[in-house]
Amino acid sequence: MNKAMIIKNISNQYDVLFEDGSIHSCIAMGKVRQDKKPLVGDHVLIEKFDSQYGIQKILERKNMLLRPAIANVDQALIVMSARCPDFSCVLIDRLIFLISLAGIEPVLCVTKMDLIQPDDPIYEAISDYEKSGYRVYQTGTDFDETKIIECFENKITVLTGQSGAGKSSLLNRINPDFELNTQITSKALGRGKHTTRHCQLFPIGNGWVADTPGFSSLDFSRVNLLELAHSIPDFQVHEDCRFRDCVHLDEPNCVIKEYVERGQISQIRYQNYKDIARMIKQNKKGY
Ligand SMILES: Nc1nc2c(ncn2[C@@H]2O[C@H](COP(=O)(O)OP(=O)(O)OP(=O)(O)O)[C@@H](O)[C@H]2O)c(=O)[nH]1
Ligand SMILES: [Mg+2]
Ligand SMILES: [Zn+2]
Repeated sequence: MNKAMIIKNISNQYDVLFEDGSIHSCIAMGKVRQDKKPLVGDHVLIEKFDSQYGIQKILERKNMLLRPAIANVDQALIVMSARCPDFSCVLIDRLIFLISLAGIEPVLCVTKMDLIQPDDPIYEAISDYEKSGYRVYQTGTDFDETKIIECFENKITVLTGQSGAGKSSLLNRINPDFELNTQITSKALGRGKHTTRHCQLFPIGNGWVADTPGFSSLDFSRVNLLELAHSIPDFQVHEDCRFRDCVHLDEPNCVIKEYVERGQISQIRYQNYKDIARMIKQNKKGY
């Protein structure tokens, strides 16, 4: 059997990269599909039957994201446009929460910065993220992409963000050979929103980057609040709350709340966390 990595998936059709660098098209065998669906990023074992390659086994996953569905990710680049669609800290923070919960490092990339004035409040929002310890890249038409290109080195990166944020355009600017469909090309083809329809890994230098379709909603219904509270990067401080199971809401002697009050943790992030925590609690009541 051959070891390989899945780099593209459309329904039950997979493109896999063999260790010798060759790329083959294959299908998932029935017993694999029954167990769990193979994802882009999965390391798999491949067997050849006649002229057809089949995925026989999915090797252990380091981590996986649900939206987009991808496995073994080193970092997730949250692609957020400054305009069209509107910049949203609520959406960025919700993505930060889900990505951190999956054990993946969130990185922020603000696109379409060519569309805003130098006094735009977005710059303040960006420095709030930087102050909180996040890496933030800014890009736009005719911007220098050197730093973004460097961030892909030796890593598997997934681009995530709402439809129209400019994920595919960014990759096309970095490497025009990708020739990814974007909303400009799809307008010409008469298609509506959601230009990218599947998840695919592309080689960039010594790394791989996944272009993925945008989404319209995020699902927190199955999130465990305590796990979330303890995976948010902003809340990783060197002191402990009075209670080990503190979710930093109404508990007494909560270190996180003290940090927020002193301005050492972003109040925006804490507020967005409180809103999500309420949503999670309300959902739980429903069970
Ligand atoms: N001005 C400006 N426009 C941009 C920039 N990046 C992307 N756009 C435009 O934004 C629109 C959406 O870009 P796409 O790259 O298709 O967005 P996407 O995130 O891949 O969208 P989906 O595939 O549907 O999820 C296109 O019309 C792009 O031309 C930018 O940096 N500056
Ligand atoms: Mg796209
Ligand atoms: Zn606490």
